[in-house]
Amino acid sequence: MNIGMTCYPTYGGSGAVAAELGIELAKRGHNIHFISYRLPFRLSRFYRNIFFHEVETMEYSLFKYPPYSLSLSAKMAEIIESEKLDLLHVHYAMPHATSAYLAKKIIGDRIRFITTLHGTDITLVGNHQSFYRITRFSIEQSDGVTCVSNYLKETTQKIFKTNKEIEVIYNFVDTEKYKRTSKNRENMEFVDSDDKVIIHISNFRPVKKIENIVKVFQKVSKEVKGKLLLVGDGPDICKIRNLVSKFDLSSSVFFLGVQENIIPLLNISDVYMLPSKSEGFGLSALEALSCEVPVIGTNVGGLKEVIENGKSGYLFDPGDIDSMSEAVVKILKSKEIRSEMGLEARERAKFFDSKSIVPRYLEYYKKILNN
Ligand code: GMT
Repeated sequence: MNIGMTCYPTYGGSGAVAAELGIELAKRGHNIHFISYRLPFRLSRFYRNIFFHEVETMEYSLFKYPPYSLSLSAKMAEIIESEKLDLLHVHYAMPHATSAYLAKKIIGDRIRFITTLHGTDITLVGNHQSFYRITRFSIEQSDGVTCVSNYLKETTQKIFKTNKEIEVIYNFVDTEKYKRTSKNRENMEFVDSDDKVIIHISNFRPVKKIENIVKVFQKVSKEVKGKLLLVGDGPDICKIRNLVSKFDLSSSVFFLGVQENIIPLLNISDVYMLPSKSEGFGLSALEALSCEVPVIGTNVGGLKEVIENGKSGYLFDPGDIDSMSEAVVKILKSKEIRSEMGLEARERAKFFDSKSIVPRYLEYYKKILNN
């Protein structure tokens, strides 16, 4: 198949899913055409049948804001025709589903498009009153809609009061790539051999509640010698840096910025923390599980479908700093608990292996094309 794929190319779960899906589909012989304003992260090396079509926005003195969604529609329409696309698959509802709808109309309805919902496109952006109707419209006009957890399906149907059929296809991980290979810390000079390592990876949005990781670490570091690795960048970074300074933790908290390859970092980690207020799924937690890293998270949204509380990790109410700290200390202090939970984590990750999940997308594509 020739498949068009649109996502946000920036550091975020939906872009990661789109890129990994593109890689998996390309491996299976399909031609994947990414259409976005920048090459999505995780695609920086060359893949034979993955193509990138850049959306350029037009600057004009009348425009206060260059109309990206329209440029995207125009590019989608162009690529559907020039590359003879069989299908367009867009990730994150706004504005991608709306742009796809318009592209479809431009070329006289001769394409079908599938929208995958990821989380904040429903719970934050789509739910905002300024976007509510257009998000609902674009979801309903999609030829197919998938979402990444049962929680997100129910939430979408509830928020948008829609009976639109939504297929749940969980996010996936390549467990052959995401695995614990070497525990060698030699090239990570900032981590001592007797340090325990807590890690968090995200786009530093308020919904991630990273301040609570720092609060937990402050308590934990009174009992266990360790380091906190904060990977990624985003709007909350200044606030978090200030909190780390205020707590006098600068010598044990490292801001690693955006990292293309997180596997070596997960490989030296003992606990992954994701204390979010809401999560459509929690892809970064799944990638941690696959590298045998237990997760301390919150009992919200799709995370409850990923982590088995008490086995591959522990889930607590958002903001329950004391319980989270106790659980982290418990894992870090006991080699047995740490390794037992690591093995449980790996087992859990196998349930979401790309080998079983990616074919579900292909089946769904066929279903929508044959409708
Ligand atoms: O978490 C973010 O802010 C990024 C966001 C995105 O769309 O890029 O992530 C969402 O999609 C991921 C991939 O499906 C999910 O694993 C995340 O749970 C979801 N984030 C939220 O719902 C907060």
